[in-house]
Amino acid sequence: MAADALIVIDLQNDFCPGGALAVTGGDEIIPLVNDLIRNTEHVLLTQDWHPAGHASFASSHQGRQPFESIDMPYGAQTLWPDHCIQGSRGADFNSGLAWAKAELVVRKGFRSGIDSYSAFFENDRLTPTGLAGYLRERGIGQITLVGLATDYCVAYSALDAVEHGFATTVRLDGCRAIDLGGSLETMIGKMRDAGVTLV
Ligand code: VGL
Ligand code: ZN
Repeated sequence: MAADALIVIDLQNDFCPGGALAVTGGDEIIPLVNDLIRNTEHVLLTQDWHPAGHASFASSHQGRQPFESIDMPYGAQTLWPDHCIQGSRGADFNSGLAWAKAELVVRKGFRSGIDSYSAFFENDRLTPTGLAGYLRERGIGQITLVGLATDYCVAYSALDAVEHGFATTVRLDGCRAIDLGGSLETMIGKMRDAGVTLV
């Protein structure tokens, strides 16, 4: 029988209220996430982990503002406020998160020229993070995703997970969204169409 894993996406200070790219209510999910951590055999975490001057930061592009979109060699890229800089307090996991049980932390977005929403592939959709191989080698067949943000890192991770053949559930009550220009509705539709179980 394939094992279950819980993947907690980017539950970091910068995505919680008071952080550089705060997601509304981002900290409200912590009690539920901690319950799921307690009740799941294999727990993995992702950590958004950008070098200073990262290409996804508006501040790296003259005259650009956060939440504008630009064309990158790999396609459209939304620009963000500086966030989750390697080793900063903003990049730390929220102090309320019971992260100690985690077997693996997948860091992403650490190459300065490319962003990575998905836990499986960077935004060029070609560069793998190694997570799929890890899960397969560990005999994990079903994954549940929670964390931040529903319409970016959670959704892109869920879409890649089903594509890799993992039975994938997103606990929407364990996620909160950025919701930029209807992105939440768009990504919920994409997840549903792809066969992600939304609960
Ligand atoms: C995220 C925007 C930029 C996320 C990360 O975790 O959803 N969103 N970096
Ligand atoms: Zn980021």
